[in-house]
Amino acid sequence: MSPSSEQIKGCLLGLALGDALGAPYEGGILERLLWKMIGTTTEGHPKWTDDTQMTLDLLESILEVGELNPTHLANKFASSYRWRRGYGAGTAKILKRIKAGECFQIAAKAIYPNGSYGNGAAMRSSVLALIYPHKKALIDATKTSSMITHAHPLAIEGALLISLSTHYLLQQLSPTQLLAQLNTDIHQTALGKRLEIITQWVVASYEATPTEIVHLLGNGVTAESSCCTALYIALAHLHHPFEQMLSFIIQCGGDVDTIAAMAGALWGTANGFSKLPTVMIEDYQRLLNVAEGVERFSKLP
Ligand code: AR6
Ligand code: MG
Repeated sequence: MSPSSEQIKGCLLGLALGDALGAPYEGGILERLLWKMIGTTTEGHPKWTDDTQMTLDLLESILEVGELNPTHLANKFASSYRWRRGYGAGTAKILKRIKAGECFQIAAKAIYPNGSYGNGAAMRSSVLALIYPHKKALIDATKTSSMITHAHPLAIEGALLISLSTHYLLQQLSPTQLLAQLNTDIHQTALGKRLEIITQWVVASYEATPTEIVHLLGNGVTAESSCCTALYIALAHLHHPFEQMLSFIIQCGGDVDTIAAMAGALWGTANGFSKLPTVMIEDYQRLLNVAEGVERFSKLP
């Protein structure tokens, strides 16, 4: 079954809102000061960062080509790159190499020989579940999209954790059902160990504190230290307002915008667009237009 308009807009706008509203709280004092200077549009709306940019690139590429073409997507990522969006250092270098003409297969392993294990592939993977309703096709698309900038197995599995979670939320699985499925999907031990912790908390209806979450799951820029954090926080806040989830993520600190983008996409998928806060952010209409394009695409025979 194709996802509803509420689910599609909820996922994409949830991601962008988490990103834009979380961005002012990311990093240390210098990064926050810089974002204070450059993080608002001329109309006074919060700007989003590389998380939303790469998600839009991914969806716009699929809508333009009619399928996921990794070379087209790699070139789109590269041409959209701007340092002001706050890309990860390794991803920035990879995208500059692709822009200079290097093929993405080589560029992806030029900085780290096994590829990046940052969370940059996971942060954009949620929306793939809107395009690919079948699990096998979703897994393939998630891997293809990840490999362009994040070839490391941990980054790919982090991306799968987020795209498959979105897939299960579209099917309206409960948190315990979702985690039972994910525990069979995830094979990287670093992520698997964290999934076990989340499962224990959710099954016992235990509400972990920000200190416990940061200590046991992490709040960093790697897939390992952020994907399970975002998933747990989203599941724990499914029946609470989006703003409450966001302030909890801010309390956890670290890579706030990306954890909020991943959790925001999951929360928005489960609760729908109408439940999101009505806050204007950069290019709001463009985000809605892309969501409508996804809706038309998902209804094609
Ligand atoms: N070996 C050593 N360090 C690594 C490796 C590796 N194989 N892979 C990643 N790192 P990157 P991202 C470290 O640059 O995932 C932005 O704000 C290294 O310190 O691929 O695209 C995004 O929005 C590297 O710089 O970035 C995300 O929030 C860092 O992990 C966040 O940054 C991130 O990997 C990560 O974005
Ligand atoms: Mg980020």
